Amino acid sequence: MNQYLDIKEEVAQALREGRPVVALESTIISHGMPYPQNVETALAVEQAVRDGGAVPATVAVIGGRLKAGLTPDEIEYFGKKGPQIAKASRRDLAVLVARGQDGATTVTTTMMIAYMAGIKIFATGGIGGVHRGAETTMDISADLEELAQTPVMVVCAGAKSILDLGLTLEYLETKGVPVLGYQTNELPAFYTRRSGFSVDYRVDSPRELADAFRVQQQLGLKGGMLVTNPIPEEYSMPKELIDAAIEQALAESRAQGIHGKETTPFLLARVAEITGGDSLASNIKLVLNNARLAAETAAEFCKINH
Ligand code: PSU
Ligand code: MN
Repeated sequence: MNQYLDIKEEVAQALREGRPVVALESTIISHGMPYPQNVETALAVEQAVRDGGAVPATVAVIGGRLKAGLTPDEIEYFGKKGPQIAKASRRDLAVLVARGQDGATTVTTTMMIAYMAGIKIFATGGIGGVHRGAETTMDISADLEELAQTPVMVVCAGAKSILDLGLTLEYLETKGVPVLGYQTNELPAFYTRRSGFSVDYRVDSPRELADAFRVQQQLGLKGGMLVTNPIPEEYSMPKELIDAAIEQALAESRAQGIHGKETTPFLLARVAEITGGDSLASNIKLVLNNARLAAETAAEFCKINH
């Protein structure tokens, strides 16, 4: 096992016994939501994973150790410290570990650490992607490269239109990452169920998701699989309202010269402020919804691999 990795005992035991485990990320806690909703959500998401029949493993870097599974106190610490904790993508991992520092893991580093720990399925809210204007800024999230090379299934609610959804899909196609729609043919757009873009395949049950992922592994294909799960209708936001908030946030980020790793957290926070917290409420609901689907899929995956 990796000498820098600590797997929480409950998680290690489940993995040994072939029981389902779902990885969760910590950038959503420290950089994706304000305190205290971030902590409440992270704990509720862990509970949703348990309700779905799996063991949650929230992933983070603490004092230079890669953690697969956090205690409630550690989750509280990540929530309280918020953006003071470094946002850790692939390029940050070695230096943070060498220095014995903390890091909030993005989709990228959560996939990496989940894979090291032997966890196959990971639930989150939204992934990073190709940013609008990337043809000049070259701002493309490392999440897309990680999906291309690390065999972990990521369950998300699609991508939000702070990104260029069309270019994000093109990039994933080039990299050979399957984009599956859960009970939909259309890529969900995070706060809304529809984007106007098609997914590669519609998949209708956790069993079908588990089967597709199992075969991908049996074929020896490297890389992950992206499952896009639409936000439940009752929590989705009016399209015009969210589009206007996103346009305003994008204009402000351009005017203020926000760039690099700050872009996504800046846009998320501004969208939440502009919508008066409505987008945060939707965000919380969709993460819970993804956690349940990931847990059910992890359970199916364990059944067919027994
Ligand atoms: N999208 C969200 N919420 C988030 C993120 C993205 O709706 O919290 C976070 C995830 O951790 C994701 C990261 O991996 O932002 C992408 O950051 P960047 O665009 O800098 O790669
Ligand atoms: Mn970026």
